[in-house]
Amino acid sequence: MNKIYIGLGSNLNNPIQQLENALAALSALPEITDLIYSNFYSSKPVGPQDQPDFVNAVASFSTLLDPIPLLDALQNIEQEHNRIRERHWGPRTLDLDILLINNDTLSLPRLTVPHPYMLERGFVIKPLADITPGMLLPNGKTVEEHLHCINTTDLVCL
Ligand code: A4P
Ligand code: MG
Repeated sequence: MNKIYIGLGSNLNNPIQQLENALAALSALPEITDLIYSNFYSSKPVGPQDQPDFVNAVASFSTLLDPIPLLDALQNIEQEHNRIRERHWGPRTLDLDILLINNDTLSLPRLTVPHPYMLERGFVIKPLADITPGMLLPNGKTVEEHLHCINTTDLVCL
């Protein structure tokens, strides 16, 4: 069984509803069990600023799916939600990023794990601390310890 952490993000077309729909779609997948998720947080966009605020959350679940079939399943959910992605780091209806798979390191053409930017992003670490504050991160700190080292001032818990 693989233990998975994913980040969910949206900044178009009712972002809270987008995240709720994505979580419902995940929990409906027979290959996924033990789904839990964080509070939802809004924050200013990282990257281009001329786009709406994001809503983000983190979820964890268990699955027997291997990494690429898992990525396919997540990308299917993104497509089902009529994902619009106009530019890199630009606005989108739904973004599902794989953050961690067990303690594995993967460097495949379609998949890099741990997610390369997860440690520097408050909108990932803050919700991660809701569901697993004591988990060790790739940098050897717990999520809670690392939370004190990054900027989370613009995050609003919804
Ligand atoms: N891919 C490689 N590794 C992974 C992974 N660990 N998880 C590949 C998921 N996909 C991974 O993704 C492009 C390709 O990356 C996929 O086809 C997959 O094979 P994408 O989501 O289509 O591309 P993107 O949107 O251009 O980039 P990415 O990496 O999703 O962007 P980010 O890093 O997620 O940044 N500000 C706030 N406040 N909140 C946000 O959520 N998000 C972004 C997007 C920018 N600013 C933000 C937020
Ligand atoms: Mg993505």
